Amino acid sequence: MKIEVIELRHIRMRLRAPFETSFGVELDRDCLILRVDSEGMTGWGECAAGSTPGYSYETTETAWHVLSEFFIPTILGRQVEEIEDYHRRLGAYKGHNLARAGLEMALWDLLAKVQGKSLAAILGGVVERVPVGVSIGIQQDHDVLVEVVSQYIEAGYRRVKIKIKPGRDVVEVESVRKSFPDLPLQVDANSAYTLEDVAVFKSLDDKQLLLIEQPLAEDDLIDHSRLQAHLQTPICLDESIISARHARQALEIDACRIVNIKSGRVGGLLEGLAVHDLCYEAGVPVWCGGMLETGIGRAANLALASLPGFTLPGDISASDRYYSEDIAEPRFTLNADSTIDVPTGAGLGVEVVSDALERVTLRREVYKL
Ligand code: NPQ
Ligand code: MG
Repeated sequence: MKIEVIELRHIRMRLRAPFETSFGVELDRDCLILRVDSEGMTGWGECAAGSTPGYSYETTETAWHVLSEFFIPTILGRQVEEIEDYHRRLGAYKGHNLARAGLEMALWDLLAKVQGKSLAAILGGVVERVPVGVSIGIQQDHDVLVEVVSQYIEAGYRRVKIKIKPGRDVVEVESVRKSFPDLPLQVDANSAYTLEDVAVFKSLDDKQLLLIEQPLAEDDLIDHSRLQAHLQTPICLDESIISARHARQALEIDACRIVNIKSGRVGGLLEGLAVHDLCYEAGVPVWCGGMLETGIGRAANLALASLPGFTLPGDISASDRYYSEDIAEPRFTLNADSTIDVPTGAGLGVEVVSDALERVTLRREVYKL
């Protein structure tokens, strides 16, 4: 497949409600959308970098820079027959996993469409629907939090994750636990703590949490291993796992007992598969993380989460959890058993709606030879 045209867009989608984490509050979701054209076929990708370096050091601006100056030129006008070709072309370029993964997603969509197969089928998916949960941001106070949790339970979500940060942790978990004694519940600190906060995690350790996600710094596997030694509750790493190698090393030193897989964070679906395979062999449960994706990235998450090692519910909510209007169709809805159907159409299995995409576009650039 000769890559003829690549289109890059910076889009901004209004969130239905502000989303607060330990790294800040987001009212809008900024991200990049990529379109790759080849021999009459089109592939779509989404780069999860946001407006600020809060979750990761990457932003829409850094991703735009490395994509337009370095990543896009390595494949434009050239043949790409398989995903490995793309990674070989990027050669020695370091880092910028979210940018790398966004372009890779468009190539997966394109190459899967050429084969007439769904992305799930190509990745090795084994189920038609995947269990999902909801991720709830930090709320005004614990009463509001309990109210918001009950609304999502009412909407059909059977697993809840709440965001925590120093000073907004133990009371929050206790309040939710008191109201919902049997709710599958987990917390995500987005790296807001240090080992000096071990007492906080000891207080959370008897709250029947499924897991504690990314309590400490992203570049600190060692202290996660130290913290895990104090706890019964499994630590799950998100930000720290940027490759299959990091996953292997984290497991070797017992820095975590569960892994959150986000294709963006590990530089693409190919590396996400490698993390999955490694954990599957080791008997370590994985689940699919979320980055407030549009319908494009959400479709890719559902395909990935259909692999056999994804035994915990993913942060893959229905489209209406985050957005009133999406840029792709069909919208994803929650089934009564807290699952979402894995798309079956060729490629990602979604159609981008041009008017909707145009309405949210802030900047657009077309690259061709
Ligand atoms: C997490 N996601 O698991 C992430 C964090 C996150 C669903 O909890 C803009 C860019 C907004 C990146 C919000 C969920 C974001 C973002 C949250 C990442 O840690
Ligand atoms: Mg997380």
